[in-house]
Amino acid sequence: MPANLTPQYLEAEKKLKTAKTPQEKIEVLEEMLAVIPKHKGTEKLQAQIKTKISKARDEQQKKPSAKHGPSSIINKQGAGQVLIVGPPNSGKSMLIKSLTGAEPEVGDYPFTTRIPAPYMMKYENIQIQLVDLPPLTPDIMESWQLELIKVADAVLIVVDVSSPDSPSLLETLFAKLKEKRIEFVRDLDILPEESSFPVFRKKTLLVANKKDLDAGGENLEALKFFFENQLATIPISAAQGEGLEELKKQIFSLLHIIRAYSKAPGRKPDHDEPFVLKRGSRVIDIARAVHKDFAEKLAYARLWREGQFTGQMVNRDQPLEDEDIVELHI
Ligand SMILES: Nc1nc2c(ncn2[C@@H]2O[C@H](COP(=O)(O)OP(=O)(O)OP(=O)(O)O)[C@@H](O)[C@H]2O)c(=O)[nH]1
Ligand SMILES: [Mg+2]
Repeated sequence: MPANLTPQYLEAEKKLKTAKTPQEKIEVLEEMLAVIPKHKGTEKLQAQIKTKISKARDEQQKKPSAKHGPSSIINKQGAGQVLIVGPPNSGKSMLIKSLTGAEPEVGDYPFTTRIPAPYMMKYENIQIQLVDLPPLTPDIMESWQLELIKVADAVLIVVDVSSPDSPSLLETLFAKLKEKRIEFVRDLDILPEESSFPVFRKKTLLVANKKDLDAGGENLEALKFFFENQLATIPISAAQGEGLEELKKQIFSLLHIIRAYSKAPGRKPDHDEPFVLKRGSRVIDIARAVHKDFAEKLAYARLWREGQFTGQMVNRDQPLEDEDIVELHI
């Protein structure tokens, strides 16, 4: 089948010849992948581009040069990777401290955090990775920061709600990021606007921190007003621990994952060992996660779900929901 490559794609491909560093290569390859026509005739080419991206990432990880800052890869751990992004001094590190109990450096001056660092947050019976980042400003946007944003599973944007300047600061930041082809959205199900150039769309929550300093709540209202079409806003105080339980729930929901439990006949499921699956997964997906033999030989399953299923037989295509218990039969 002919690939029918567009001029836009060929233009991007040309840039590959001049890309020198792994970082530049990754950026060009990602652009090629974004603009390549998506059909059967280009499947092989798409796979080749993906392989090249992962090779360039490996190369980059081996040689983090001073010029390009820290390695742009933080190995993912746990049920999902969430980046903590925002302007200087907004309370990103304090939020990590309050959510994880770890001790990242917190300071009452901007640019306290210098390098990205991962931390684990417990949410009920799973662990979610939070990555503390140096501040992102319209003027200081290093390519490794953008690279991290592109590969993360989700993003929290933390702003200081006590500052009346936060909405305009964010607006400038978002505009600048859009030039770099990154857009923060509340949900990927909402279709993007028609655009001549493709963008990376990231599931994002807007976290209005330091609400203890916004007594009348006027700044919060202004922030919501400006961004309500684009993002959901959650008011918190990282320092005083307010709003954090709700925030954790929203982070879990943002990741679009579910927990399901496998159990043997006559036994109880182990609630400490959930299988973490993408939202929209089916019985066959948990079977695959348990063992490939189960996936290959699955005859049927029994399903338990609060208020709906009490061990009824279901087939491999049965969609799963969070907290489902499944008994696999081969
Ligand atoms: N009143 C109040 N102060 C806070 C809150 N969260 C953080 N702070 C203070 O804000 C300042 C900045 O906090 P950090 O966590 O270091 O901010 P950051 O966003 O990580 O800053 P950079 O690493 O420089 O980007 C510190 O003095 C914190 O004590 C909050 O909820 N309320
Ligand atoms: Mg910090």
